[in-house]
Order: sequence, then C-alpha cells, then structure tokens
Amino acid sequence: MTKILRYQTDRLFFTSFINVVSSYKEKYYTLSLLILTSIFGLNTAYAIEKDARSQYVADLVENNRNAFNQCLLEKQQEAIEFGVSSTRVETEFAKMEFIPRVIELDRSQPEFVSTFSSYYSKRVNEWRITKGREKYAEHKDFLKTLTAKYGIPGHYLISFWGLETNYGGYKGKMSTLDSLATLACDARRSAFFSNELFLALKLMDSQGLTRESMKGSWAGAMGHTQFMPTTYTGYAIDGDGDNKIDLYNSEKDALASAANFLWKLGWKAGLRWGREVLLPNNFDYQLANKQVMSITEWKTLGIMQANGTPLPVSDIEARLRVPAGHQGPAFLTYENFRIIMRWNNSEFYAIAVGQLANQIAGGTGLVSNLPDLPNFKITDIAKLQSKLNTLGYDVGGADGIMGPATREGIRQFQADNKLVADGFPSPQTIETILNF
Ligand SMILES: [Ca+2]
Repeated sequence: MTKILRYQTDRLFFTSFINVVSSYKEKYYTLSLLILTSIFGLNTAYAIEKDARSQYVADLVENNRNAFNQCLLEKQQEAIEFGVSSTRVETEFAKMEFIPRVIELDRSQPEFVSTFSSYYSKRVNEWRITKGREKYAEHKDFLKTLTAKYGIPGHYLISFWGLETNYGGYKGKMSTLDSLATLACDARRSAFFSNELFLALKLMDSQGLTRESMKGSWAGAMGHTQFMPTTYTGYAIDGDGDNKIDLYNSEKDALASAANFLWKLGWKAGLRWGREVLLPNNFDYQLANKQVMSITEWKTLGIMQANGTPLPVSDIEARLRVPAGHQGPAFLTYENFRIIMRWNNSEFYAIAVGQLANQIAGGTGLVSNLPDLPNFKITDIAKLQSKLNTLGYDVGGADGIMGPATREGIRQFQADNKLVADGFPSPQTIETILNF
C-alpha cells in the first residue's frame, strides 16, 4: 500500500496472489502450497490449494457474518472515541450491512496477471482519448486556473479522471459505508479500514454526504477520482465554490481535488511525466529499471526520441522502463512519474496516465508496437521461479509473483545464455528456461 493510503483496487501486477495475505491462517496456506508442491508437483498442488482456498474463503465469510453484529457494537464505541458525532453513529450503525462479496473480492486470487500490452490497450483506447479531449475542452478555462495555482497541466488531471472512473461514467455501485464496515470487521486489515470508516462517517457530517450517495468501489474508494476517505479528508477541496466538497457530483470539485493532491504529493511544475524513446540496436537492457541517469547520459548511449529526433541535452534525471520487454515500447521516466505512482503504485498505471494525457493534449500514441503476448499464468511464473532456483539463480520462493528478484533472475539467465537480457518472461524465455 502506498503511504498516501489509497487502497488499490486495481491489483493487476506484482501484487496478486500471496502478498495480500497476512494473517497466520493464510500464511499456513502459503506454507502448505510449498509442501504440496514438493509432494505432487506444481499443477496438482495448485488444484488442491485452490479447493482448500475456496473453502477457506467460504468459512471466513460465514465467521465474519456471524461476528458482524458484535463487531459493530465495538466499532460503534471506537467511532465515538474517534470523534464521530453520537447522532451520526446511532443512525448509521443501525443501518450497516455485511457484504459477503467484499470479503470474496478482497481474498480473490487471479489465475492470470496482465501483460503491459493488454493492460495498456484496455485503458488508453480511442473512446477514452476522444472523451478526454471533449472534457478537456469543456473544462478548459477552469483547468487553466488549476494549473496556475497548483502547477499540474489540465490534460493530466483529465487523464487521471478518465482512468479512475471513465470521466465519472463508472464510480462504483457498492455502498461505501457497508463495504468499509465489512472490511473493518475483517481481521486482515481491520485497523486500516476502521479508520477509513470513521473518516467516511465524519465526511457525512462535514460535507453533507449521504449514505445513499456514497457508492463506490468494494474497497471504499469514492467519487470521480476514487479517493479513499483518508485522501478525501486530507486532500479534497471545493472547486465549484459552493463551500462543500462533493467528489460524487461535482466535476470541478474532483478536478480541483486531484490538482491539490498531486501538488501536495510534490508534482514538479513544468516537467513532464516522461516520454517514449527508441533504443539503439544491441542496447544493454541491464540498464533498464535500475539505473538513474541524466537525459544527456541516456542520449550518449544512443537513445532517441520516439519520433527519431535526438533527445534534448538536459540534466533531468531519468529512468528507463521497458514494461513489455525488448519487443515492446521503451520509456524514459522523470520525477513526476514517481508522483503518479504515489497516486497508484503501478508502473503500468503511471505510463497509461502519461500517455493518455499526451493524447488528450493532441499528441500521438505509441510509436512502437505493443507485442501480442499472452497474459502471464501465475502457475507458469511459479514453475519458472522453481526452475531458476534449481539452476542456481536465487529468486526466492516460487510464489507466482513477478517481483524484482524474479526479473533479476531471468535477466541473469538471459545474460549467461546470450539472450537479450531484458528480464521479461516472454513465452520463448519461459520455454527456454523450463527446457534448460
Ligand atoms: Ca463544491
């Protein structure tokens, strides 16, 4: 979780599978998976594990449901101590309902993890670009005042809005209060969600929000920009001048709040997010992801702008990213990229924000093709990890998560075997390693 306390509902990469577990009981399942793997092999172990997991979630839902009323009594007391008004506590806690689906979604484990190609093409599409340009034109004057005050260009604000909720077209349908109460009464992250619940209740008092209007994601993200109650409380501001902050119904409030939030996160005015670039032949991909150098230094390595013109001479620090491996696009990213990742801690998300913003402002799309590679199957990544460990590349546990250690292991294997060392598990790479 990022320190801005925005709970990510978009768990598509890196964060799937086992790192969402924390309780002792769930750690037991991770351990049992390792033991089962050693006895039955990976595929059978995963099948056994999957059944055990479904039963575990079903049991958990029942236990939480049975304990819900008692838990609400305790949360009610805590809410009073937190400073929520007693009238609010009395009226709202009487209406709280347990939502089984919230627990199921919280514990869901995808079988596949998106590649950059599928993530990107679903998000930065013609519809979002066209609609974004319309919204940009519609709010043009207002956006100018926000840029003057906070330093964030309007096309970025529109881009965040488009990626979060399709410009307000889909803000989520789950009751925020019931979702948060369900999660507050679940052991996994009870303290975090209790705090969010109490802040949501306080927002009802301070901003006149109602239970009926407070609908959003299953994890409690609210309104046009999907702010959690903590972010809403700490960063949301009134944009349309009615002295209330309404991220559900006021587009201006939402845009102003996004600008204020990014400014407070440290957005550098006048600096872009990064840019697509072209790499020379035989480029050393071991520099990707890790190395931070000035644009001038990258330029001396032969990197060009995506349109084939030279990079500017500049001491701006940049990092090179190749999210789809050497067959896909390459990007140099600057300091504001890190700020975007503090809104949502995902490299794919940050690239999508930047590229969509470019195109909303009239720029062109990606120059490089997106390689048509299948999504990663978690079991395949786990097999790959086992094999790399056997071959002496220490990538840690075979947990199916494509983390930095796994990337580094793949990169080392590729370098040792005269392959392009991009650390990317393309189908060919997976096959080569498994058959090695
Ligand atoms: Ca307002």
